[in-house]
Amino acid sequence: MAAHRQVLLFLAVVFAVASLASATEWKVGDDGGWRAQFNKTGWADGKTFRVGDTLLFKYPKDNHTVIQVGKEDFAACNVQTNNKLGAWFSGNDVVPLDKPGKMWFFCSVDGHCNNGMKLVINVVGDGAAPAPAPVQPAPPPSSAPVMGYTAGAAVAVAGAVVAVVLAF
Ligand SMILES: *[C@@H]1O[C@H](CO)[C@@H](O)[C@H](O)[C@H]1NC(C)=O
Ligand SMILES: *[C@@H]1O[C@H](CO)[C@@H](O)[C@H](O)[C@H]1NC(C)=O
Ligand SMILES: [Cu+2]
Repeated sequence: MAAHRQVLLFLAVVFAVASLASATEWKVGDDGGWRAQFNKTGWADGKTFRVGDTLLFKYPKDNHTVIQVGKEDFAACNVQTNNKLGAWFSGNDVVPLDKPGKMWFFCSVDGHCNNGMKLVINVVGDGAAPAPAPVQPAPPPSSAPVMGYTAGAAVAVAGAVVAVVLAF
């Protein structure tokens, strides 16, 4: 029985670590943060953003904003849009990437978007949902079953509960 418990506890820890490791917090602009003419940095190039990851926008509060919009408002720098998909103002903004597809952001301070303070990213899913992204090579058959962040976390919690219950 004791061995049984240890196995369950081990599995719970493995799943907890795996689900943590699968989520990345991307600091937008790295140490330079979210800043003027952001489009010139090429910061998003070559990065793979995944469902479950987050973006962290750091900037001096009141000097910039983070507004999520659709493709047309983004292209036109339509900062007066009534179709905001999200808006953040704290200077320390965490934006969850909760579904696959493109996400468009700009700064709504006068002139900033027109000067290039904008960011578009493509978020890829866990393989279940179709995403407009390059085809990834299939994982080798020997690897563990593909599991999304939420499923992994749920299994970790369930495993931990079972382990705790058996410990008493
Ligand atoms: C924020 O903007 C104000 C003027 O709008 C400027 O004086 C100040 O230096 C800026 N702060 C930072 C940290 O860039
Ligand atoms: C950044 O945005 C500005 C203003 O829209 C544009 O003139 C410039 O070509 C862009 N630069 C890059 C590298 O995309
Ligand atoms: Cu700005």
